[in-house]
Amino acid sequence: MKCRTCGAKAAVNMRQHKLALCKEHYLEWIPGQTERFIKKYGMFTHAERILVAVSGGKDSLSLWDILWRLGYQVDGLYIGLGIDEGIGYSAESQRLAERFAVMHGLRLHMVDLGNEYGATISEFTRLTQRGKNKPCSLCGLVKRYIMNRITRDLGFEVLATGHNLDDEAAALFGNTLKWAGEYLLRQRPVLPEAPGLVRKVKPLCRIYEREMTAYALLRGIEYIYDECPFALGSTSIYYKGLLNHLENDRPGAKLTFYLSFLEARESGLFSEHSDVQQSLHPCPNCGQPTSAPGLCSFCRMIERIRGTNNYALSR
Ligand code: Q46
Ligand code: ZN
Ligand code: ZN
Repeated sequence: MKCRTCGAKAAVNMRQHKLALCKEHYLEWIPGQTERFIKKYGMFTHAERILVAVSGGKDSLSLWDILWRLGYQVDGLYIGLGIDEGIGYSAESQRLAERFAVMHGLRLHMVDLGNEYGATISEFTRLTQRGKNKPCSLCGLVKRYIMNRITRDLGFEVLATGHNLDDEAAALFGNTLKWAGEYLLRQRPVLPEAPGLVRKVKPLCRIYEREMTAYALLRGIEYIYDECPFALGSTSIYYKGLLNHLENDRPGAKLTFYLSFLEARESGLFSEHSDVQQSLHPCPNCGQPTSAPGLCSFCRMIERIRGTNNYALSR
């Protein structure tokens, strides 16, 4: 297989795009594609300051690398969730995020859940769920809350996350199985700012996971190979497996599924839901927007921790 651009030996073959490229041209192609999607969906401009949420994984570190190479003003945000299961997942992912920042001379902002809010994800799971359930819905809530809050507090215009096409297609598949209207409405490459909510963008949403892995490896980015220990057996991994079967038989199926959804949205398929965000009001405790009556879900969770975790209270 030969590189379409220069005829040298190809390093990556993308059946879905009928395109093979050598290392050099692949490392140019991915940032070029990302820039194209940033412009196409009006994500941000070079005049704006961007905060990238980094987990230490291949997608978020590669996104940070790509935006930096494209000349955007971009800092990183690492949230220390305190997941000590497995290989000491959080400690290792933090080490890799810090290493990337130092090597590139970039600024990484850190939030440590244990220090700032009195309990880590692991502690909270042990205290309240006795290890029975996965903490992912709680963890997702915590991450969304902190990302929005820090982006606003530090004065960034936009928050970028490393969701790739496989993440988006799996989420879309799950939401479609349930016809979850509100979630479908919110699933888009750009979620515009709203009162109390920052703009959120997913510049890698049209790039396959396999393409991101190839980018990180060819670029020599050191990232955490292990998934979070709680990700094992999750529905999203199951859906990704199903979609990979489909993709294997019909290259391009994942991309078509996602792009057809975006087109259907554009043509007004979900327009009757368009007033969802108007039901938000500020949380009386922290001021962040919430649709819950009374305190927001994050503040309610913190109250729960304080009620159950005497150790945390004494800190
Ligand atoms: S970090 Fe958190 Fe994920 Fe781990 S606990 Fe679940 S949600 S799996 S992306
Ligand atoms: Zn080439
Ligand atoms: Zn609150």
